[in-house]
Amino acid sequence: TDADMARWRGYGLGQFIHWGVYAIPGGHWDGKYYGGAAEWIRSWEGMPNAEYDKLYKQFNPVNFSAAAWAKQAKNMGAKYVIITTKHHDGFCIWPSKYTDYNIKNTPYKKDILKEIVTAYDKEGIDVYLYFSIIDWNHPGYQAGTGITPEDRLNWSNYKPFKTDEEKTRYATFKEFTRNQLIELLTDYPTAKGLWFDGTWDGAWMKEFAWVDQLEKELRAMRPGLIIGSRFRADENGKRGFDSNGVLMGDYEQGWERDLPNSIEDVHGNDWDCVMTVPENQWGYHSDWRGYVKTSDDLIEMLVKSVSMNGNFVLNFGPDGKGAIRPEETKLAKEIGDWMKINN
Ligand code: FUL
Repeated sequence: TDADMARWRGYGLGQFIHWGVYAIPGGHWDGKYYGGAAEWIRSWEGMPNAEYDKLYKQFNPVNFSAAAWAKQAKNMGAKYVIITTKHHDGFCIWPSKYTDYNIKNTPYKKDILKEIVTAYDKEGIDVYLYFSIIDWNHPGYQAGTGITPEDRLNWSNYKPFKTDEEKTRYATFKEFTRNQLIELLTDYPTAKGLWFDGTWDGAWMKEFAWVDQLEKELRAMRPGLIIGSRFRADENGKRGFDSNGVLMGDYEQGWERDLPNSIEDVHGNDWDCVMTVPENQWGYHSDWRGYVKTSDDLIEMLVKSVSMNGNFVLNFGPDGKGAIRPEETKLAKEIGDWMKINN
């Protein structure tokens, strides 16, 4: 609704959190450094599925404090948080009824998502749920004949479905996705919106009528729900906009690690920019290489975003034990000091 979007427009600064079992290897496997994004390590050839499958059995974030995270976000001046409920690996930080690959079956056991939602609600910070359509764990994702669990790790392996068997397999995945989204909106009723990812998967892009219907269903369930444009594609497979160039979703999700050059580029749309501190790491990587942004860099991006009617969302990647790394804590503090004077 207009009131919800008016609230969204007033956020300015947000916090993104990428946290899952990939934080345990932290960009390293078998003694080797992995230079790609740490949250993608499952699709790295060097790490077999059988090994990745063991990680959640070790997930026990003894240093995790949702209250401390929320306090830090508040002091930084963040008005909303986007939290990865499920990234591409398929691991769920809430006790989903629809898969065993979830927090309940880790040594930690407790519902992390609930802890986070409660803590941020308490600080008055709006919660948005990141949800990946790509799911490397679900057998119905990548439903093509002959696709192995390893092939599932590569979204570009998609081939248009030819047989009914393939379509039926994919239908189980669609139903699973629908169930999980309904579950999230039901069990975390204060969450304000959904931030989608991984919709560039070939099969999903062809499901425009079904996705359209699902969007209607979610909106009917939760009036005022805010949905990012990445959820949908049009008939031609174009993500985020219909064939007339009209934005699908409440705001444009897609300025990823990038900013528009000028306000003309945003065509009057609402938009957000999500940004990493190092070059290409969202999840925890223990060895940042390359240029690491300073608080001056980030404040400049924040100011540019807000001046072009967008929100700026800074990413944090807590480690496998649940601590926010000192470099990120320092940046949050510096940005917060600036916000207190200039907000
Ligand atoms: C991308 C993902 O592949 C990254 O891992 C990250 O989650 C980023 C925000 O979106 O599409």
